[in-house]
Amino acid sequence: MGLLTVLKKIKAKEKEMRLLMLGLDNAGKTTILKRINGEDISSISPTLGFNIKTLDHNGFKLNIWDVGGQKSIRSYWRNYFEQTDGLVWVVDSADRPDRLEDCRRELAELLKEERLAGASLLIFANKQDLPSALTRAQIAELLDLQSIKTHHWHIEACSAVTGDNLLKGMDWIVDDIAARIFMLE
Ligand code: G3D
Ligand code: MG
Repeated sequence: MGLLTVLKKIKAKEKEMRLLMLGLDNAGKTTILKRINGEDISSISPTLGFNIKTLDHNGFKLNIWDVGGQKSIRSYWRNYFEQTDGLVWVVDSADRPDRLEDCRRELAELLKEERLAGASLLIFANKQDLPSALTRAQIAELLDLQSIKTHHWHIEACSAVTGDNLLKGMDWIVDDIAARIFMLE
């Protein structure tokens, strides 16, 4: 039995998954994480380093890493890639066109990363409560999601403020990861 198989079996037994939340600064990553963890979202400061939260979801133990997305610190993202089962890419659906273009480019770069090759990809088109928010279809088009052939991906329109569709998105990524890594015997 290979080392990787052994490691996967240990993980499967513990039903543990490691998720990495990334996206541009101000997309709503920290707010989403607090919201799904049932915490107060009334005061959230920009994330300079990272937050890590462990929570239970459908019997799985999720270790979720929320890493700051400011341009000056994006080069540190790579320090968090190892052992990532799922990537949650958060988008501010009401962001400016030039920022959405940055967002598309940063995501495309990430998906070239060898250490993220096996990760399931959930895109949260966040801030749907804002009147100026683009729709799920518009975000999918701007990010050119159809061209992604290297990863299992799924896009969910959501709002961290209302909580809409956050659990639906988390269900998708947890199911996708479970099917991929835990079902092997
Ligand atoms: P980040 O962790 O991706 O950098 P934050 O983003 O979670 O810090 O959120 C950045 C700002 O966006 C915060 O506002 C937060 O309240 C707001 N925000 C996050 N999600 C939503 C959402 O779904 N809808 C709306 N309307 N706002 C959201 P402030 O004003 O504190 O900077
Ligand atoms: Mg943050």
